[in-house]
Amino acid sequence: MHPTILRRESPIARLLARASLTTATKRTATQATATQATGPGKRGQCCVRTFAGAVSALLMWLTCFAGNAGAQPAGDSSVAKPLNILFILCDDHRFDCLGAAGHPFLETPHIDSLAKNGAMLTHAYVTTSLCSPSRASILTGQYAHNHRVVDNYHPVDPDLTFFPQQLQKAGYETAFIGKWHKGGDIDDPQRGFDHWVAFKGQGTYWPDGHGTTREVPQTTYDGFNVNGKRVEQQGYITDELTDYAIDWLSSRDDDKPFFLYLSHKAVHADFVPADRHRGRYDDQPLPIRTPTVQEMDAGKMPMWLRNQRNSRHGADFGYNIADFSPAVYYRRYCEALLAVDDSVGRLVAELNSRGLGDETLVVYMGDNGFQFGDHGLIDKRTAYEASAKVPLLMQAPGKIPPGQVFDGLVGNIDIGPTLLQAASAPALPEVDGISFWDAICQADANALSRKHLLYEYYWERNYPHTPTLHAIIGGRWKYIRCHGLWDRDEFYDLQNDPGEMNNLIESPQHADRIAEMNSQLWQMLAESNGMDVPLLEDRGPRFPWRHPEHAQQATFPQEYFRRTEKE
Ligand SMILES: [Ca+2]
Repeated sequence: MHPTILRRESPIARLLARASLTTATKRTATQATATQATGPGKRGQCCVRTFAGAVSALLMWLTCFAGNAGAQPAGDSSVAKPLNILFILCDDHRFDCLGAAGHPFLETPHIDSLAKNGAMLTHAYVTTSLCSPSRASILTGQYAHNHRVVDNYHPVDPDLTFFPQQLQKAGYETAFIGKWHKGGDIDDPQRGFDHWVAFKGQGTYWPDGHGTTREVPQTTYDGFNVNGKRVEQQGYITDELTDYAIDWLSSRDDDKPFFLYLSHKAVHADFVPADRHRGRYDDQPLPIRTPTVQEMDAGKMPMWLRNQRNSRHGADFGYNIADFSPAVYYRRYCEALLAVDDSVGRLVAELNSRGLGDETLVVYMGDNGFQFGDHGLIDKRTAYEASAKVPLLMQAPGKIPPGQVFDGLVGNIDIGPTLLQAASAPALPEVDGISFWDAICQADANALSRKHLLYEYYWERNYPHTPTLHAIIGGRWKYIRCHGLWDRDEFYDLQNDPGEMNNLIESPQHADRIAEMNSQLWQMLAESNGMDVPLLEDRGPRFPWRHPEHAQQATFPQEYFRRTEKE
């Protein structure tokens, strides 16, 4: 739950209320009471919160196990019948835009049901908050500095292995449906997938483009590449991709386990809801407050951040629209998410109707977060929670204990290793991520040794307002180092400052901890072969624009001014 979201009631209470509407299974009053008493976990502690605590989790696990006589013990990868896997990736879905996360008005009952029937991972991050780099990390299990896709225009090195290739080796039938977006306009079939449906670049919400208010770079109207043949787009993208997914489930070879990767265009800007959802939230306020320039200065924000306010990715000049309204964009974003939730509902219902519900691991994830005025910004790329943290929910009856709130620290680089272990498939040959399959099946976040994640973002010439950043994220303390700038670094105490608005980088009280995290950063970079800055040739349009009447240029940090070196 992002601190700037205004809560109406506790997330778990809402989850329970919604889950009771969407399933015939009813929880007992005792369980609900225990849930509210348990409360959210403390940041930095690797512990598991369940609806009724650890004892109840064990009982639920035992119940599930007993009710699924053919299943092996949770976490045992030597299952006789491999799990099918449905992986649903949503674009730019920030972590708190879920009913299950306590959102004040957004309705996502079907995504929430994954939390009720499986696990909600409350500390899931991407290691680079940008579409193509994050998606390449998901596919390869590698940091961006290793797969080296550090913009939205370059493809992945053909020598790198995608985790679905390993699933094929294990006998899986695999399918990719949706947004590929690695290498600009590439939409032809890629390695690791037996069935293929994709569109070029960002595609379009509707084939006639209606509902959009501006031209987004890499928007395309070329329809789909279906196994090498061009097919026109007929309707609303989220619904149509779901149709393709269900068609494939209906026609595939039942003798093999399957892996289906559904990669939505939604909810990428420029957000266009399905016609049936347009206007649903017209009366809802933006639950995120944009800080003032004065507040940002008082919080000792770096110059680059202050200056980004008045840029394409700033709240003062969003997408270079003079009267840009984060509130209007946010409502359209939430309305566009409704069709994604419908998609999850249709797919889970399809699995259940085919008798596959108990044999399928369903994973729902965002490829990066999104800012709506947080830190005076819009869009993503930064290491702040709104940008780097993502929703991640996993359902696997008989494997993952239901109703689990898992607060172990996981990243996009862990998806491949985790799904490969779940499938008993061979591991990736070179990988930075780790599998959290055992930990989540055992409802034991302490089984994960990782306490911090490395975050990285590499400066794009197209969008020059966000610098190269390296950060240590995922714990109570966040350290962010900018590279190649005459500017402040950042250090935040997320326990006392969850909005990351009080930069403590110059605080003598934290000097030792900052030095320690700086050393840790260089150690993590060295150990993961990250000591080089990846460079890619210039591609795509540039957006250096500033509005002449909006927020003015930041001044240098006060602490940089002195009359002699040793003043
Ligand atoms: Ca994205």
